[in-house]
Amino acid sequence: MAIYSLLFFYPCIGIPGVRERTLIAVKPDGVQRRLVGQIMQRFEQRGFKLVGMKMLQVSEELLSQHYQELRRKPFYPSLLHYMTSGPIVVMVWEGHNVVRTSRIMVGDTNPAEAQAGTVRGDFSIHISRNVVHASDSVEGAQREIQLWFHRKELMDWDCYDHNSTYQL
Ligand code: IDP
Ligand code: MG
Repeated sequence: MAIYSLLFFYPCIGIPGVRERTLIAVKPDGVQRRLVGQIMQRFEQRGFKLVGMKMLQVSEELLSQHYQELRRKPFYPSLLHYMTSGPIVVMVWEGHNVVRTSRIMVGDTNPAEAQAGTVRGDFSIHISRNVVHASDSVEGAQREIQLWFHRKELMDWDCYDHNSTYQL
């Protein structure tokens, strides 16, 4: 009984996956091409909740931590140049299965392989300019969110329409 009343007042507490969070970033090419609004709209209309957002010019230091597993790749220098070439809009989105669902929404790393209807499949044609970043695992998302955001920059808030997006 106590758990049910807790869920009534705090509907997201204790529901596996509902509080899952992921890091989504509109890369410099997406910002330059004024795609930020369209990309955000896809996450909003899908039913996810925005809990953090900022615009910044990323440092090489932050980027090398973000892409730590790619540092030895031959394309890393050009990736570094691309990602530091202009402002990025970085966001944290929350919701059921958001990591996996957002990877599907973003599409294949190589836009030439990305399905139509995905962000990369609709807005890009080449792997060197693929518009958007999305964390690839729950653990990766937690690491990236801590890297890009201070705790106080993330908002805990309740969507009034949560009953329309989740059956608890
Ligand atoms: P992801 O962004 O789909 O998770 P990752 O393999 O993690 O893909 O690569 C990170 C980013 O590095 C890609 O989004 C893309 O910008 C860049 N990248 C990956 N592979 C290549 C490549 O072969 N050439 C140029 N850039 C690449
Ligand atoms: Mg990746």
